[in-house]
Amino acid sequence: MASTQVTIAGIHFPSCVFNASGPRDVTLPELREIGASGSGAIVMKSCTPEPRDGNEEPRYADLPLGSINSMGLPNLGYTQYCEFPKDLAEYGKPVIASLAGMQPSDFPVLVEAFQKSDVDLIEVNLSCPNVKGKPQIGYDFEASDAILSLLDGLGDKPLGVKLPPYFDFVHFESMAAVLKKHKIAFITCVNSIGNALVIDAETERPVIRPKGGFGGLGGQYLKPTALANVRKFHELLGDRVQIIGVGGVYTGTDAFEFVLAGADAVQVGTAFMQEGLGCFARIDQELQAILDRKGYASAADAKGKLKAL
Ligand code: RRO
Repeated sequence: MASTQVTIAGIHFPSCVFNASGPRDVTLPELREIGASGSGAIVMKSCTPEPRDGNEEPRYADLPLGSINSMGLPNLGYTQYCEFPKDLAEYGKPVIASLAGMQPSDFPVLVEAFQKSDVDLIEVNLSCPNVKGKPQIGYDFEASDAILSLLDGLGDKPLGVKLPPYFDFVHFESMAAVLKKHKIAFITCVNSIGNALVIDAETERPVIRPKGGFGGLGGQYLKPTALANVRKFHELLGDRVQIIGVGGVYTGTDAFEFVLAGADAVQVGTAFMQEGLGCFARIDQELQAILDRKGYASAADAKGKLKAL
């Protein structure tokens, strides 16, 4: 059987298919469930300095081809997520912290704390679309650069950045230039497409309540944009930054497409919400079968192998 094991920033992952930060990863029991599942890692919910309840309900809705959410960063506060890795060590897979500051000065505080914790990798979320009054930092290249400058030299654990979806080549190039200035081991791309609006024609209302119904679009709607982001950053960053693809991974075929585009691994968000914990082993097995059929020895072998038409 082809191998779906992968190494990211020197850390071994038993599978390149694992959960995205967001769904069902806020509490320790939820994280334990991910640990016991087929997920190749345990990614924790993006956390903030203080605990947050998040936005008002309803704040998540399933859609015919995906999901929309405006959770608003509900989390237990970073000190809890610094402790959880000790409890999660028994599952023998990498634990990834995800963090989101409410202001630039929060980021170094959170990164320093996780550098001292038992997490394996640290994902800096520069792309949450759902905090009222806060823009997505990743669309502001100077602000992103300034925040990453605050994180330079804070420790040896690998640092990654979770990016929003970009839609223009000049924006990919601007962000790639920012990333090259700092010691960024991996990028996770992409976050949900922010500020989408889904309307229920029967009720004549939006399907979620916060921000007048504006929220992050995930699932199948997102996949072509996510693949394009992975492809473009792979072209611009080459081997110096590894890529975790996320956005509309439901099947092994979806995962294989991300690998062809240049991803080392994939995260599963909406499909995890909709199918539950079984999705990870299923997608992993489907990916193995595709790799076998196509004669690739491993997912790593197929990385970036998208052919020209
Ligand atoms: O919690 C959220 O509302 C949320 C976050 Br932090 C994020 O990064 N992406 C998203 O779709 N929702």
